[in-house]
Amino acid sequence: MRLDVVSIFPDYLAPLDLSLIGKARRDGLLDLHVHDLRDFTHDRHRTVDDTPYGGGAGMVMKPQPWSEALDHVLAQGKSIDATGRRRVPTLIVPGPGGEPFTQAIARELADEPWLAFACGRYEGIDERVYEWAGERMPVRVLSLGDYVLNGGEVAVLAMVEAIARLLPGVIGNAESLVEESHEDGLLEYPVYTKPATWDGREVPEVLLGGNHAAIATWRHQQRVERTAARRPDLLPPAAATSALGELEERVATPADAPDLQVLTRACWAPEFARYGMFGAGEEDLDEVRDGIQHWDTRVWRRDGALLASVRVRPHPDEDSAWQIGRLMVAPYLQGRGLGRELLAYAESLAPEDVRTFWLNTGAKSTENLRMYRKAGYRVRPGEGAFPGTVDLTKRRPASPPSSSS
Ligand code: JD8
Repeated sequence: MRLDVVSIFPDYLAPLDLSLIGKARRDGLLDLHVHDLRDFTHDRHRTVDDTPYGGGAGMVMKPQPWSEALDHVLAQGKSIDATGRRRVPTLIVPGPGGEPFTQAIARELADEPWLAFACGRYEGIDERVYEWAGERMPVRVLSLGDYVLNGGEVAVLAMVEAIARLLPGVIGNAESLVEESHEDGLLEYPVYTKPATWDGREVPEVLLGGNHAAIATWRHQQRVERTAARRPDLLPPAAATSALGELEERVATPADAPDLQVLTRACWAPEFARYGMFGAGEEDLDEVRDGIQHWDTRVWRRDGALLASVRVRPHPDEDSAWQIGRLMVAPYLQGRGLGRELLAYAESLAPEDVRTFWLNTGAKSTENLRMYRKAGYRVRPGEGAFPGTVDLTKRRPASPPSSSS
């Protein structure tokens, strides 16, 4: 792969002489050329910037030096492509407003034979350069992330490393590319090395046992848990439903009371920590059993572990109303949309005559309130059924007329 980088700080790209990328260049796997934009100026001060039209702070990069620099890069294209046209690079212009750079884009660009990178500085490059370049080669404006850098060089360093390491032969053991974060939508699992005990801290037993199937299962579970905890946005919504669908659902019996008490206390702990209200978390086993008696309580388990629950019943004090309560998801599974799934499921259990759904939650339970509002619920004025809580209601959407009618 050929790479051309244009910058007013060519030394900024020196780190690409180091480590695996440096070795890949020496091994001829990567043909990297760095160009100084000032070499394409013609005045004594080698000027590349000027004041912005329309006023405002900072300076803007002049178009002429860029067109000459990119023309120089284009002129390096010796080979002719299948259509008889001179081969041109794909031009990557880093910018905070660009399309987010991702592992998927890195994989895409790793298949390209020739990439060029234009490193902007100051307030950016004159917009007409993007048009000019687009008339001569494919142009992609990519952003490294939602924060502001002073120029494009750091972004190019990261993008070149992310792309080049995917080229055959650059990473010694291509195997290690497979289970990396962002490769398959899951974050990486935790890693350990000798000694087995360090600072009184142990390596997880499963990793010492040599049972590769168990190690693989543990590692996958760690990846799911970490992704759910740190990057739930990476988990496709489908995963949420399928996650619920993966679990074994049952109507709760008194035998479920101990596990339900544990799950309840785990879910109410943040409420207690946040504003001292333990609510349902205070229930003793008899009260939990009583709840199972008087509500249609559903539980979801995987490998026997209770991971989610919700309970429903006709509202004892409101006509044609369906009361939904104790919507709970194991803390490590929260943030994956399971709560939304449980709520929709609880609503679907309501008999035909139900017109309104009722919920109750802590008046300061911001996340719960956000989810319920997103699901169409509205907070009722005044205090809710219990001190420090609010009641929320939602009109049951008119069910579409069944095809037979
Ligand atoms: C290129 C000039 C600085 C940006 C005024 C600060 C990428 N994720 C990213 N954050 N920032 C950049 C980036 C910043 C750049 C240039 C990339 C060229 N600047 C400008 C606009 C506000 N100054 C980036 N990729």
